[in-house]
Amino acid sequence: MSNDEQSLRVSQTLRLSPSPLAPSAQRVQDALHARGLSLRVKEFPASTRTAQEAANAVGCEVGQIVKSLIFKSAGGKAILVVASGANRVDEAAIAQALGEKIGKADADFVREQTGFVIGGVPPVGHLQPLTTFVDEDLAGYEVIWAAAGTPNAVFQLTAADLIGMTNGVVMRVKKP
Ligand code: 5CA
Repeated sequence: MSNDEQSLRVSQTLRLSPSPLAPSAQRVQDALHARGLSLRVKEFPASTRTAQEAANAVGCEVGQIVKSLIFKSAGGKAILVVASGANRVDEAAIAQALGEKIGKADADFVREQTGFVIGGVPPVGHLQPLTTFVDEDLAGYEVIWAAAGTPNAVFQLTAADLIGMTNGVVMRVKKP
């Protein structure tokens, strides 16, 4: 093969294979594939750490961003609430649905329980399955976006995808 042919082949290969995802984002991508979902994790040069930053990066409404919030139950279990970025979560409503008091989780608890850092906690791919509550308002959007393991990675999905992959209880989670 000539040098020209060789460099053509290299450039074609580079063009065909997208750059690899960060390991934590790849874990989320693998979890999606393992569930038979053809959803694609996307990394952004800009931060997607907060719901507003994610909305800016994606170019959608903040309400379309899925916040993945971890709470700690009185019994020490991690509880996942996936909520619209437009809503504040009513902890009392979650506690009532759970039948147990809940409190905020600290950063270490979030990492230990999910395997991900705050700002990148995804709705799936955790170290173990988590009891999950899903914000009913997310069903009001045709598409939504959730964190995918890092503060730069998200994926697009539907509320039906989210409910299916988390096996979550759909309820009103927003503060009145
Ligand atoms: N990637 C974005 C959008 S997909 C994201 O993860 N947003 S989030 O809202 O789900 O994650 C940030 C949340 O983590 C905050 O709403 C807050 O509830 C929680 N959080 C932020 N800082 C801390 C902290 N120091 N300790 C505990 N929880 C925190």
